[in-house]
Amino acid sequence: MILDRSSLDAFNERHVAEHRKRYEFTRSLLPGAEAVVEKLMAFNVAIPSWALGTGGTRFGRFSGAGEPGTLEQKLEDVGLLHAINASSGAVSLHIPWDIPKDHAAIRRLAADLGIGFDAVNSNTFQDQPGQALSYKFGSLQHVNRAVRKQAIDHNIEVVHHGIELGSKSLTVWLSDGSCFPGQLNFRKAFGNTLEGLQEIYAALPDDWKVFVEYKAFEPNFYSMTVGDWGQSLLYANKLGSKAYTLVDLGHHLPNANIEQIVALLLMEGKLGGFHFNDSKYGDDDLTAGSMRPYQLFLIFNELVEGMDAHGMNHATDLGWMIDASHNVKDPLEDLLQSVEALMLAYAQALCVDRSALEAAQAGNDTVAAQELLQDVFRTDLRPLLAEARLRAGAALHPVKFFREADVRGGLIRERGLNTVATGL
Ligand code: RM4
Ligand code: MN
Ligand code: MN
Repeated sequence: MILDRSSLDAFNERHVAEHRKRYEFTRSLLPGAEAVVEKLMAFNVAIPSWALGTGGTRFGRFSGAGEPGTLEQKLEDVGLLHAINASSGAVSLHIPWDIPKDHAAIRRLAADLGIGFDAVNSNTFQDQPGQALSYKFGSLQHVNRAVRKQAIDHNIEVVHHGIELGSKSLTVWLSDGSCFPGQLNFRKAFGNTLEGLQEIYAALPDDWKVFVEYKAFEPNFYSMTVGDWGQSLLYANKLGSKAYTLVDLGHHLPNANIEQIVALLLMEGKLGGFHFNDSKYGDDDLTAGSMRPYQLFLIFNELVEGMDAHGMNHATDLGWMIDASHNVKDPLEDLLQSVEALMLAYAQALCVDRSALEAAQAGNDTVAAQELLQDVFRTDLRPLLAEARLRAGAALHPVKFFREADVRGGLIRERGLNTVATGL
């Protein structure tokens, strides 16, 4: 389904007068507003192909309707999101959930929709039908070299798919670990995993990156072989300059100070990118910014500060991706909300008065530092986001437009009620 431009233009016409008032007011509060709008226009967040359908929990899955049943339809959904918000210009594929049969055709379709390919993801946390050896006791860490080899070959195959599509990075998330004390020799598990990652690394093109994603627990509950940012950083440092740590916001122990982790990884030049989502308890994969918007702002505050200190390009030098799952929401509405929350946190971080904050820190003025951050956080910057979208030809209010234009209804008419997307 391709978005009907005239309905989008008509929607914006209806809302533009109200928007102008709000934008002018916001601009009067913030001398840097224009620069923020330009930065927002350059900023994009990649959509995970596995989150375009309804997710589930181990207790059940309640199918939505009009879900994308093919890779082509998944790309169309991302194209729709990007047409609506002008900030979702890439997709992150998960192999083998999304194996492209005709790479050139998939590439052409993506180009027609104005989207590119962000990191490709491998999957050695599930057994696939017909697979020779099982990952029940791990993949790269496995005690049996043949299982490790199978996982290595899979990752290399994923890289090859990525090369064909124009992707530039591989994300490796391993579910490897152990469920009970004594099950695993930690040192050997680390060594095997490192060796496997080294073989995968050797197959990476020179202009590629590999992101080593960590996770504190689940599906293993006693130990995870890439369990935290320290372990991920160890692997990344040992692998070399193309290897980085990937931070998934849902992969920490409760109350972890993620913004500090981000600051230190940036300092080390080893932060590769993000899987954004929000959580209340664990890897809940909820809409970004839905539970702890202040934390999200604090993370972006460190990102802007640290990236600027390293002369990095905000839009292109890190992998900005979402990793989410939706049990009760329309997946596309959820993703529109997530992108909006990320853009807002980024805008807020851009508006922090850096020199005033530095002065407060230098003077040990805790109160002033808090006031500075919270003042920005409590200023409504949504008109800046709307302005960026308006200038890019996208919708002033994404979710409202999605509903008014009955995008889901159109997808259901095209695909039917019962299609099921591959993914989580
Ligand atoms: C994991 C992890 C990975 C993602 C899978 C589907 O918890 O977050 O990034 O590939 O879920
Ligand atoms: Mn993830
Ligand atoms: Mn996760």
